[in-house]
Amino acid sequence: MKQQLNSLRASTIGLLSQIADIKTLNDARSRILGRKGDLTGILRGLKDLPIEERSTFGQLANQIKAELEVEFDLRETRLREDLEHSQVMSESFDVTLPGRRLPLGRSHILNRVTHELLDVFSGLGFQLAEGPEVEIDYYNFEALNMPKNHPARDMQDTFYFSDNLLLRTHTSPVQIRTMETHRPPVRIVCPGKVYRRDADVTHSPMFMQIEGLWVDKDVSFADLKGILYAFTREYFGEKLGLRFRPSFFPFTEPSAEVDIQCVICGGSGCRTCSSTGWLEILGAGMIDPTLYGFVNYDPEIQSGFAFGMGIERVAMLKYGIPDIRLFYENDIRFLNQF
Ligand code: 2NM
Repeated sequence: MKQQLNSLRASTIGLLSQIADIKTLNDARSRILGRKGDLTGILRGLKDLPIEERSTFGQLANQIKAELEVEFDLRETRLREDLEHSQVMSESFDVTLPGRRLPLGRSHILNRVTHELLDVFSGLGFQLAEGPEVEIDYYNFEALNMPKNHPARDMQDTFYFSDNLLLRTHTSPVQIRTMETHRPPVRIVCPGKVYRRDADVTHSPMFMQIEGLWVDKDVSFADLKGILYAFTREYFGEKLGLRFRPSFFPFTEPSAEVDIQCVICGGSGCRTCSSTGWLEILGAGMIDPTLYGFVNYDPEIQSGFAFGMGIERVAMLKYGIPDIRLFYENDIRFLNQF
């Protein structure tokens, strides 16, 4: 039986080198290795052997079978490659055709919206100011009227590198830094990524914000309202109303949360505004005079306002995006729509 197996192995290997097409190869495969094939035929002889020899030859047969299967596969791969090669070589092709273009990338929708907002605010006289995302405690909290252990810090827990070094929780530190180095009038907008210890359906640990600041002599709450109305008209394009609700921020007094009439239904009530007709869009207020002490402005002379809004929220309203998580999943089927 050993001889039978070895000669089947040798003849198969010899045969394989002569096979030149896949159909012949498949026929040979089933004739030799198939259920009613030559190998099975030889194995039928096992039952006539003494018991102690059966496993030896059984093992040998399995080993040869495995080896031959590999040889058949290799031959098949080789034949397919040859076929493909000859097909390519026999086709004529136009060497003057231009190359295939690589698809161009595009700006992320949040960066697009950021630039749209900057356009509107630059039209209202605001200049761009930027600053670091890794901040020190002083600029992120202390100079914004949030001393250590102040309860207002609880809502802005963040990621710390050390006691003093952290990821900024808002872009306000940029405004403090700008006031430190520039005398009034200061009229700036600060867009950028900010970070908080927050993660649920409506909160991401990283998100984007844009904040505005205007400090000069005689800047009043009326100016704040005027700027915000102008912004709303310009960006959302319609005569949408605004609503100012009293609120609290550590760095402004008085403070307000500002609602815009629903950009989807115009205020009549729909799913987006939970039938209220209003959407919360930003926070704002008059700069607390305490802050001027940190940047060497005279609180008797200067006054100003600041506001802040979430860029994701603005983008969702402007482009009808239903879920904040879409911005960060990097699914190009979503991103390519903008
Ligand atoms: C808001 C709401 C109210 C704000 C204040 C300042 C700074 F640095 F000038 F004091 N920047 N941004 C501010 C005020 C931000 O966001 C909801």
